[in-house]
Amino acid sequence: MLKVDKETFKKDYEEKFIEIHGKDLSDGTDYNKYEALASLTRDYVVKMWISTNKNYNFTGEKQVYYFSMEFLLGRLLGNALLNLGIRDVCKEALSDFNIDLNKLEALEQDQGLGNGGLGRLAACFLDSMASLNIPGHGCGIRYKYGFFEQKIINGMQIETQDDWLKNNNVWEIKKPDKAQIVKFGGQVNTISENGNLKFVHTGYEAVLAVPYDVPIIGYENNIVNNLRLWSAEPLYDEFDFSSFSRGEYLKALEYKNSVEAISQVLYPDDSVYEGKRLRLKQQYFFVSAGIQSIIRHFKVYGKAPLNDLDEKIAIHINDTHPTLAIPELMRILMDEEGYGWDEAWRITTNTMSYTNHTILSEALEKWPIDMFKKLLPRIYMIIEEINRRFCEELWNKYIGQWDKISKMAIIADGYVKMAHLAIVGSHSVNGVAKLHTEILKKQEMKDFYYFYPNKFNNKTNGITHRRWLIKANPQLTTLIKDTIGDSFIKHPTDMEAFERYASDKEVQQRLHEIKISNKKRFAEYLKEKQDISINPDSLFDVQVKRIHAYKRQILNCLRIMELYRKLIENPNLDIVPKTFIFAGKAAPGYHLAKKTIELINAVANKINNDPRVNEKIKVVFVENYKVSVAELIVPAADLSEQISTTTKEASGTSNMKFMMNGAVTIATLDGANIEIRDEVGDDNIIIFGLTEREVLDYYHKGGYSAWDMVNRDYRIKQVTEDTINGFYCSDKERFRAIYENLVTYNDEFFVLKDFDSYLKAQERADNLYKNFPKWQSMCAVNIAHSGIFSSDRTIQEYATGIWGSGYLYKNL
Ligand code: 26W
Repeated sequence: MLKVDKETFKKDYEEKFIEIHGKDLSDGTDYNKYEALASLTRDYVVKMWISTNKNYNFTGEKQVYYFSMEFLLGRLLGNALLNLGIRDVCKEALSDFNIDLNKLEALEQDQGLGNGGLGRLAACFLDSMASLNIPGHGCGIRYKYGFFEQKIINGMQIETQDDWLKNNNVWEIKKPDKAQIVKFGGQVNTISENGNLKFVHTGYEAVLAVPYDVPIIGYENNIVNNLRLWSAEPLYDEFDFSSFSRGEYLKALEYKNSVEAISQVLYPDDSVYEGKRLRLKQQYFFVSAGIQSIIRHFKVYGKAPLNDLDEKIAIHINDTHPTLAIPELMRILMDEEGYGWDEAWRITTNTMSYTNHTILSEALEKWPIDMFKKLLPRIYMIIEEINRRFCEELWNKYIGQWDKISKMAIIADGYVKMAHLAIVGSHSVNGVAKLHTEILKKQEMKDFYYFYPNKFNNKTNGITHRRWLIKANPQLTTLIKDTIGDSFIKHPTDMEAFERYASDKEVQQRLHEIKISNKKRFAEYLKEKQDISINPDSLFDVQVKRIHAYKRQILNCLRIMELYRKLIENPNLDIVPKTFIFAGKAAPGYHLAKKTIELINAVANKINNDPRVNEKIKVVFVENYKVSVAELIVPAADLSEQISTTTKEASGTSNMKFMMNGAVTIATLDGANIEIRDEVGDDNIIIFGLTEREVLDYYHKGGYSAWDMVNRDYRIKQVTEDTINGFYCSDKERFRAIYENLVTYNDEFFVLKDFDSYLKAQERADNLYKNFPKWQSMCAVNIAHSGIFSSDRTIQEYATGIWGSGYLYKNL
C-alpha cells in the first residue's frame, strides 16, 4: 500500500501542478487541477507498475492474458486513488486547497471502449485480477472513438462521436519500441525445404500495431497489471509526400487511411452480427499483435522453453471476437518457431480458453469464406486444416452421420464459424450463469457438449465491489463497516453478517436515509444535465441497460401506460408515488430499439405534462448512459427491473450491482437472477413470468398467440392500441412498428404473455414498499448476500478452474 501523508501529498500536488501547467495552483482552472491530480496519481502508480513487471519476470509465474474487443473501464482516477489506499488523504489534502475531489473526478472522460455487459465484465475482471495478486493482463484495441454519445432530440436517439482522446489521456503510455507488424492480404506460396513445407507470405499489406499501456491497479497490494491496447499506424511513419509522383501520393494516402480505419471506431452493435470486413480486420489486428508480443516477451523472460508455453501462459478469449488467437498462435508456432502440427496444437489448445456470452443466434459470428481467404490467406489455410482434422475425428465417432458432421464443422455453408473454432481450439468453454451454461450444454452447443463433455463449465459473472459499492456508495460502505467491520472489503462474502441487522430499526432508518441521499445526488445530476426535476421521496423504479427487444423495455413501458390509464380513470388510486427511470443506448441500425426509446419518451412527455397524475408518477429517460452515469443511478434505485424473456439474458450484471446497493429486484427467472433468488430467498425478490420450460416449449412446439392475449385481456387491448391510436402521438404511424411486432408478428419475446404476471408482481412490489420495515429488511438481505457476486469470486473460479494461475491455485 502506498504511504503518503497529507502534507507530502499537498507538496507533491502543488509541485506537479506547477510542473505541468507553468502557473500557480490558485490560477488554475478545475480541469487544470484534475490534470495535475491524475498525472500525480500516475506518477505514484508507475513505480509499482515497473516493480510488478520486474517481479513477474523474475518469478516466471504463469501470466494470464484476457483478450477482448471491448474494455469498458469508465473513469479511472477515483478508483486509482481508492485502490492505492490514498483517496481519503487526497480528499483532505485537496480540501485544504479548497478543492472538491468529487468535482475533479467528475471532469474525467469515461473510457468507453465497450458496448455493455461484455465490455464492463472485462473491466471488472481486470480490477479483480490485480486485486487478487493474479498476474492477469488485458489485450484489446485503442479505438480512437469509443461507444457513441447519445443525445435525445425530439424524443429520438441521435448519435454523435465519442472523441474521448481530445483532451489527451493521462492514463496511457505509448510504447513504440514494442510495436508489432500485422499482415493482411497477399498470397501464400508453399515451398518445400529439406523435405519440410514452408509457407511464404508475399504481397501483403503491412500494418504497424503500436501498443498503449494502461495501468490496472490492485487494491492496496502494490500490484499494477497491464492493459495493452493496440493502435494501427502506417508502417512508414512519415511519407515523404514531396518526392512522390501524384499517383503515388494518392496511393500513400489511401494506405494511410485504410490502416488508420482499423482502430478508428468501436462497432456500436451487440445484438445483430454483421459480416463487415473491417470488423474482421480489427479482430485479427489486435489478436495478432497481442500474440506476437506475448511470444516475444516470453522468449526473453519466460524462463522456460517455448513448448512449455501452456504452463506459463493462459490466454482467454472473451466471446468469439478474439478467436483468431487460436490459428494465429498455431501460425507463429509452426511457421516462425518450426514446431510440427501436433505439438503446436497441443500447446495452443492447452493455452486457450473461451467464454460464451450470448445464445442469441443472430449475434453468432461467422465470416464468408471468400472475404476471409482474401484478407487472411495463411490463417485461412490453418483453419482449413483444423477443420479437416476435426471433421476426421467426428467421422470416426459418428460414422456416416453427415448431417451431424456438417452441423458441427468449423467451415460449412460458405462460412467460417467462429464459435465452433473457439470450442475446438480451447481446453475450456464456459457460460456466464448456471442457466446459461445449462442451455449451452443442452441446446445451443449440445453436439459439442457430447463430443467434449469435459471442456464445458460454468463461471457465474460478477462485478467489482470496489467500484460498485465502495466507490459508488460511500455512505452504505460506512454503514456496513460500522455494523460488521471492514473485512468484507477483502472478503466480500463476509457481508453476510450484515443480515443480522436486517430488522434492526436503527440500521433500517440509516439504510433509508442513505438511499434518500443517493437519490438526491442523482436528482441533482439530472436537473443539471437535462433540467428535469424528480422527487427523491418517490420510489425510483429503474431499468438501465442496452435497449433490446429481449430485455423488454417495452414490457416496462406498457405497464406504465396501463397504470396511467388506471390513474386517469381513478385519480384517487392509492399507489406509491413513483419515478420510472430508463437509460440505455440502441444500436444505430436497430430500428425497433430506437422506436422503443421514442415510445418511452412519448409516454414520458404525455405523463409528465398531465397535472392529473403529476404528483404520482413521472417517467424519465436519462441521456447517454455510461459507466459514470450508472455509478450515480445504481445507488439511487429502489426497484431493479430485470425482466428479460427467460432464457435470453445470459447472465446480466446490473442485477448484481443493484442488489449490492440495496435495491429490491423484480425479475424473471433468467440468467443470474436465478442465482440471486437462490441467495436471498423467495421472500426477498419479486419473481414473475414464464419459466424456462414454458419458453422452450413455446419455441419448440409453438402455441403462443399474441392475438389471444389482446382479445382476452382488455388492459392488453387498451395499451397496445394506445401505441397507434394517437393517444401518445398525433402521428398514429409513429409506433406502428412496435404494435405490429407485438401483435401481428406474434412477438417472439412474449411481452404480452408475461404482462398480467408482471402487473401482479408490481402490485406485490407496491405493497412491500408500503411496509417500511419489511422493505428495508429486504434491502439489507440483498446487500448481505451480494458478496458472492463480487467478481473476486468469479476470478478465483477462473484462476483455479481454467487458467491454473494465481495464489489460490498455487496453494491447492
Ligand atoms: C454483434 C456482435 C456482438 C455480439 C454479441 C457484439 C457483442 C456481443 C456481446 C456478447 C453481447 C453482450 O454484451 N452480452 C452480455 O454479456 C454479459 C457479460 O457476460 C452478460 O451479463 C449479458 O447477459 C450478455 O447479454
